[in-house]
Amino acid sequence: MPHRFTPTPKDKFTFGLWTVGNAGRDPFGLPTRRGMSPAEIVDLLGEVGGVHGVNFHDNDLVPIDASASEAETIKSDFGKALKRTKLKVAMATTNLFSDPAFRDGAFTSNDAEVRAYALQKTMKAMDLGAEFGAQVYVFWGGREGVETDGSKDPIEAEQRFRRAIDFLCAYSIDKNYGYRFALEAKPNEPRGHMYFPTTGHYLAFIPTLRHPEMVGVNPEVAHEHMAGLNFCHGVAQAIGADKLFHIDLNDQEFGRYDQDFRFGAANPKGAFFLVKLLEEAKYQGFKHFDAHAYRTSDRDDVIEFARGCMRTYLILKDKARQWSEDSDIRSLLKQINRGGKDLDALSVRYSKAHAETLRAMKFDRESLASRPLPYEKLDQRTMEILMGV
Ligand code: GLT
Ligand code: MN
Ligand code: MN
Repeated sequence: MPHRFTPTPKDKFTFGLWTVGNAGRDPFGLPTRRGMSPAEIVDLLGEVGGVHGVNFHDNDLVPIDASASEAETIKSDFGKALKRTKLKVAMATTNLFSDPAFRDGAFTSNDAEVRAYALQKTMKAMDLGAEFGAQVYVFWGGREGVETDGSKDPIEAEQRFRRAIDFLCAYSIDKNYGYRFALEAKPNEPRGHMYFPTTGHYLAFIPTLRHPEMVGVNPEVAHEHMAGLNFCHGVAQAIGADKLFHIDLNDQEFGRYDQDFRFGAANPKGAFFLVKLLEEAKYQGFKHFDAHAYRTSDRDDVIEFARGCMRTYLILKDKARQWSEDSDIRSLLKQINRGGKDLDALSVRYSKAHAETLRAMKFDRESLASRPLPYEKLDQRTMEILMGV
């Protein structure tokens, strides 16, 4: 039996080619690591051990200017590496942000020809993902936004984005790909302002689509933190709406640039409540570590980075179990949650009689306000469990 903090493919942990393959380039500095071919990245993940699968953008796998024969060679090498390592392809997506053609957006571009090219590129990328068995298709609108609002009508931009997703849902149905689309929000970077800045914005957008049942969200820890939000709450809302189709796990300090740190590296307490939420909700989807190693890391340290992401998740999963079994926590929860079956029955559904009963009830405000809520004690015990005391 594997050690409880040793991942297995059943944990459904995945990494993007662009995550462990990240060469350490930043806006101010050149790469610090050698670029790897897709097959080399898959082999590295094989060496990491316990990884379920790998994800890619079309151009992580096949460069945008590759010839047909180059594409065939790359795909065949990649396929062989997948066989060797028994890794699956879980998710695919389109790079609609690197090429200068997309400097002012893809689906929301002001140029009809750019919008058409973006659709064509996505259809071909969907074909590529399907060829390798990807089940989830992610949309991250890296360039869908503005620096100056004079440049685009935001209502028209949303409409263009909606038309594109409607078109591509129909394409997936037509080709029988069975994709589940997952929309990924981010408030800014690389654009000054990006459309659909938070997961909540996407949750409101999805019901306006032609095929809302095919479309969910792909929340990313770092992106919601950039917006100053409580990630756990956004994810809970997605779970409640049955829309958590995929998740990007990493970490991020508030108020900073897009850091994409190792999962749990910046805010372990937030990570704990997230893992607790995912485990208690029995989330069955892929858990993708959309992060990269520090720019200072070499190949060995990149492997440590990948192992660290998964190990932290599994440690926090164990902490969540400890938390729920802890006798102090249990008695505190009992004290905090005051049930009242007949009271709940009154408010669960409206009826004239229920309304009358509620209107006639007498509430003792002083006694309501004086009941103990020992949240300090609860939080301290939580921290001690986390700190291993
Ligand atoms: C890019 C971005 C990620 C997205 C990827 C999908 S690309 O690295 O920062 O958060 O998930 O396009
Ligand atoms: Mn990110
Ligand atoms: Mn992401």
